[in-house]
Amino acid sequence: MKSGTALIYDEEMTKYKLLWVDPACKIEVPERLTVSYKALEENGLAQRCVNVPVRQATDAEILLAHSEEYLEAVKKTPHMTLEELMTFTQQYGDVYFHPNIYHCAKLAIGATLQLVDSVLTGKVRNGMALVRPPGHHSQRSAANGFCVFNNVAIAAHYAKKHHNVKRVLIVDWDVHHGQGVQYSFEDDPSVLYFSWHRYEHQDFWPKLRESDYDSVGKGKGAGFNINVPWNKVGMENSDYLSVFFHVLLPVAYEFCPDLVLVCAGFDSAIGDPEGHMCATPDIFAHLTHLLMSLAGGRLCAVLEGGYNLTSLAQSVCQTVQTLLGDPAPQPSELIGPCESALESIQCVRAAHKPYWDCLKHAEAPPISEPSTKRCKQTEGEGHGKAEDGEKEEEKEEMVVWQESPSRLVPPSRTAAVLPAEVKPLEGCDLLEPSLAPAADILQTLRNNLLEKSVDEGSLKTLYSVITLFEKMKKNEIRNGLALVPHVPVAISCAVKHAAESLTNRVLVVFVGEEDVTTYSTEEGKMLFVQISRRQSGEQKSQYKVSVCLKKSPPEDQRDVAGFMHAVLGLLLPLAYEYDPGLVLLARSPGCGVGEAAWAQLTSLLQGLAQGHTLVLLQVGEEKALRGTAASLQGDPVPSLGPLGAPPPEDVEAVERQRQRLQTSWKLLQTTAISEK
Ligand code: Q9C
Ligand code: ZN
Repeated sequence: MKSGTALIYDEEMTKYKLLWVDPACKIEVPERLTVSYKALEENGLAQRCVNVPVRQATDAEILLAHSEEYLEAVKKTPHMTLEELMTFTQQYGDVYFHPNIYHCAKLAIGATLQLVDSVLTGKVRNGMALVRPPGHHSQRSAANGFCVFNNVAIAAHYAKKHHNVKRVLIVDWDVHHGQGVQYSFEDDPSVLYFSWHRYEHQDFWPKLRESDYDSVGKGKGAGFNINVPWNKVGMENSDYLSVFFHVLLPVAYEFCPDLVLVCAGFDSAIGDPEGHMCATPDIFAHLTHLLMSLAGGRLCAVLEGGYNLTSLAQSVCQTVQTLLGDPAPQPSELIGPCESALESIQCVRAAHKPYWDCLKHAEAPPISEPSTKRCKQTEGEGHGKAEDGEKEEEKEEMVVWQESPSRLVPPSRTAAVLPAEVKPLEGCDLLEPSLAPAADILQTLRNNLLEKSVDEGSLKTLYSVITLFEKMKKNEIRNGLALVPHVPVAISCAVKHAAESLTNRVLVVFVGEEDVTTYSTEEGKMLFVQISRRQSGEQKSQYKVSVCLKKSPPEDQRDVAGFMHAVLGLLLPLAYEYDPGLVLLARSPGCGVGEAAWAQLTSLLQGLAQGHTLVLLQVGEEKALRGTAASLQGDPVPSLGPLGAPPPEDVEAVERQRQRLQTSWKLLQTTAISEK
């Protein structure tokens, strides 16, 4: 089984710096790497990674994305005088050269390729390369924006050439547009490039027309370039997650990459002097987690920007800790996207509607002109906080944020409750059903389940489910799995217990047709989401959501594209905004969800509630046991294969619920209120 996280770093890459005065370049300092690596060591993360050495890139590798003339020119820089270096530098934008930068740039590519090799040969599952200089701005024949060679673009070409990789997804979460990557793959449908970036109606560096949402790729590559321009600063966690739920993830699942490369710049985090965004470092745990379900978990993160050393180090730690498989922290304060973000989301979805089945139903754009032509709005930040009018060049404001609490890793990852005749699951701790249930709890169970005649054995199993619940609450176990005699009864029972034991916010996700008695609990203590094939009556509560997907004969598998459409566009946004303390995931026999789609759902939901997921399967569903357990234990999730169009009935069903709920749950929104 492929496991392990590679970390690739070499101090040699700290050995170049700016040798003259240049305000545009002074933020790109060697300490960016040393503080990041030191933080990884101090948090015990570096020690848990597989240490892979860097190497130098060869000329042939550099030439995968650059011209011979440019390579030959850069080759001369180690021998230049200071004055010659300054002159050489001047032909490019916002970059500097140093006698040792060519050497470091070759190591930065080499580190990236070592990472790609380690992941694609199965030596590790995923990994991160901490490199300088960064790469995503550099172009075929030009250095730019602190970048000399395009590390990630070279890596994508390399993976295709040397590892039989057919489709590569590049996710650029740096706050700047990686125009170099865009240019490299503009007409190439085998590489899907996604970038969000500070844009401000083309006022923000690199101020390119082609960074707007309407640059979708060219020729055969049309649809394979996705730009999300941020037209205001101050974007928060909600804005980033909204873009993932409503733009990137649906398209990425439809694309079905064999490899995910991340241009992992952290200047998109709070406190960064370039980005001026407000997303906190823990958001990178979630962005990473969400991407880890793609491409069988083959994810390579490569450092790009990030200039606030504190924010950078925290963000790097969040990313690496997630790659290692630790549960993500509970996302803080998801209040929904701001109007400006929604406007961008709506525009991107509309621009890509012709190319992606998952966006076929996307709404018309709110405005027909691109961001550039619209009136420039300088009056405030995305979420409406007042700017103090200070000139940013003169005084860098102090930004403070709460450091995310250290991530709790329970001593046991998965505990299972299984009937005696079922073979134990590898890697799962078996919960002994021999414990004598406390009399009062048994009584409660009996009282609640009176109408069903429950035998002693079933009662004991139900009691064990409650024990799993309690163990998750106490952080003794991370997640649990139980095979129960009757799923709807077990859900009722667990919910009842949760309500009585003052458990905070339980998310119940039930895939199945049966009615589940959910005892009226205090509003909001539980969010119940059912995915069924049976039309249910009118729904009124914002805490009870039922989505009815396409009916098909019982033996048929549910349409995977329709199911994922509901998961990504409805369930995940609801779940994240609700922010549960526990997740109860259950399915009943014949629910029609294929094993791969079920594993995806199980895996995606583990980003919530610090990974506290309790899965209930019904006796008779033994064949789903091993896959579910593997997913709970963090094994790579198999990909679903490229998805086709979701059935129109499914799209409609999801849409109905989104319309009903989006005023209460703002992460469901995909459209701006009005033209501004
Ligand atoms: N106010 C990367 O993040 N512009 N490059 C600096 C100073 C250049 C960013 C303007 C920013 C380059 C990899
Ligand atoms: Zn950047």
